Amino acid sequence: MERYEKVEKVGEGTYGKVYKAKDKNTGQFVALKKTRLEMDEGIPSTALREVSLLKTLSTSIYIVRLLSVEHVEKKGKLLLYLVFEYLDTDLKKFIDSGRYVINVDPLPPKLIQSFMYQLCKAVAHCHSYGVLHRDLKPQNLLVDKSKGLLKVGDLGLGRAFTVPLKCYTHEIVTLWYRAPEVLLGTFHYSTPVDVWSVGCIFAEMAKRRPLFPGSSEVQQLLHIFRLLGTPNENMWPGVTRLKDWHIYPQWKPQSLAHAVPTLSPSGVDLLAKMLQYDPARRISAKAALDHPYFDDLDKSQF
Ligand code: PVB
Repeated sequence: MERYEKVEKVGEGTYGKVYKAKDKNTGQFVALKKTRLEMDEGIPSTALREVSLLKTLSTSIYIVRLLSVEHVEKKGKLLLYLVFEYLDTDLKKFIDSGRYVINVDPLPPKLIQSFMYQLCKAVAHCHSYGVLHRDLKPQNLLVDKSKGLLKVGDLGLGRAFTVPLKCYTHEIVTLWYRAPEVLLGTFHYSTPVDVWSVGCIFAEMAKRRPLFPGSSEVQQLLHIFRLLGTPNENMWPGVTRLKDWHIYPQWKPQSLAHAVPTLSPSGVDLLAKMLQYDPARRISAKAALDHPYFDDLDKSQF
């Protein structure tokens, strides 16, 4: 770790502190993620497996590149440092920036389209390796402002270390991007959970505010139901047999175009397909790349 010179603390992620540092050998900036693992003896083999998977996946330009993994013993405690390429902001900060008291201006539509394409590429890449992200949100999407690049960070750690209810800093983990099947306690969930999150992020870029800002699991479901209608067996076969299903108020589906008025009709169509209740009918990340919404995107840049 002597190779790296800490510059400043970037912030606190779900799994630990992130520092901006300079690699003395190359002069490049890197991001050091210090992971405090809750355990007594060494690093669990599942975590190591996940880190090696991360190394494989981060060969994609849409995934933040993991440069190396260093374990350091400090005062008898084993610390894990993940060394990543450094990006200059996250999507949350990017969406919030240039917004004064109230600024409902969407991000430029071409930028939303480009970010969505890169995000779908990243998620499709993970899914093709059988990896779920499970915690996609603007805060763990990193942005290279000068190049207009968006990359997924924090990949797969959700599975290696299990998603905590709270970060180690006691900040509450956000529910805003959580798929309804997860909120309803489904036992087997899969890749559609990430596509739901992508849909929520899509709407948030256009609205510059979260689509479903729930403050508890029940409130989160009610936000979803109020916009998309209370699900039933026709919309989503099997929904009433899920573990946490209850009787809810009956809402009718509202217009998505009205909820996200700055999106183009093809954007609204793609969003609707990402926010399908039935996970089996939700569009896949790979299919989303072929949606007409991306027809007029200059893909040569990717
Ligand atoms: N932020 C890997 N990584 C990063 N993780 C976070 C990064 C980063 N780069 C590589 N970069 C920045 C730099 C500056 C700012 C922000 Cl938000 C992110 C700024 O202040 O505008 N993680 C942060 C959390 C620590 C808050 C964002 O998720 C380690 C993936």
